[in-house]
Amino acid sequence: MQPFNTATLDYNSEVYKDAYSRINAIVIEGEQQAHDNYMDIAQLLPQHQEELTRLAKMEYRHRKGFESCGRNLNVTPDMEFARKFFAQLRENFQKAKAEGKIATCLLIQALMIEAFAIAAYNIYIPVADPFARKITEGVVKDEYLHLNFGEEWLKAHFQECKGELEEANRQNLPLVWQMLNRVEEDAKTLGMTKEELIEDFLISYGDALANIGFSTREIMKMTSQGLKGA
Ligand code: PL3
Ligand code: FE2
Ligand code: FE2
Repeated sequence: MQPFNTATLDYNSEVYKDAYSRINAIVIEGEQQAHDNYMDIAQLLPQHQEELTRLAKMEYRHRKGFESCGRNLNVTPDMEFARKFFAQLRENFQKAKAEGKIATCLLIQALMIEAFAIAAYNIYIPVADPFARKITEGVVKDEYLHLNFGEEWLKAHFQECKGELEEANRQNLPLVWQMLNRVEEDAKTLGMTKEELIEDFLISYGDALANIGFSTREIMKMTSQGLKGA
């Protein structure tokens, strides 16, 4: 059951717009970083350069789409807030890239961030204003392709990557829960609950881990990492 339905949301109220200035910024920044991350991964995986460049271009279009959602509501995104929101995860990605840890980079971007985006966008669609709903519906379809790219590569290299993936999960999943805590209040103002976000995230992320080759028992262990704090 949802605490709000669209009839109780006032997209033009100051309360809604204030929360939107942060959530919209997070999504814009997230899409920009996704673009940058796929360009970085393309350097690590030159044989997939063409496809990764295509994914990066989609992320750039997503950014433009969400910028228009903010403009449509007359909201100025709080980009400084958004940069801080992603700082730690970005740092971990940069470090992994510098060390040539492809599996860690893919886990952070193609699995975690995409699963987070898929959860957020799917839950946002039914409570979004009509303009943003159309944009978000188009975006979320692409995000499944991005998650799939990560899954396919990691599945093909599962044996040699397994340990690195477990370690990367241990280091980064607690950050996802912290990020969720930081958006909880604003997400609620937009009609989205933390419980549904967690549930949807775990479904996408857990499915991805299963497709890659982890057992149910391993997935249970991995996904509970740091969840107590959420
Ligand atoms: C990857 O393609 C995109 C990465 C974006 C990350 C988004 C995280 C979103 C968390 C905020 C929850 C509210 C979403 C509302 C949607 C407009
Ligand atoms: Fe995207
Ligand atoms: Fe994406």
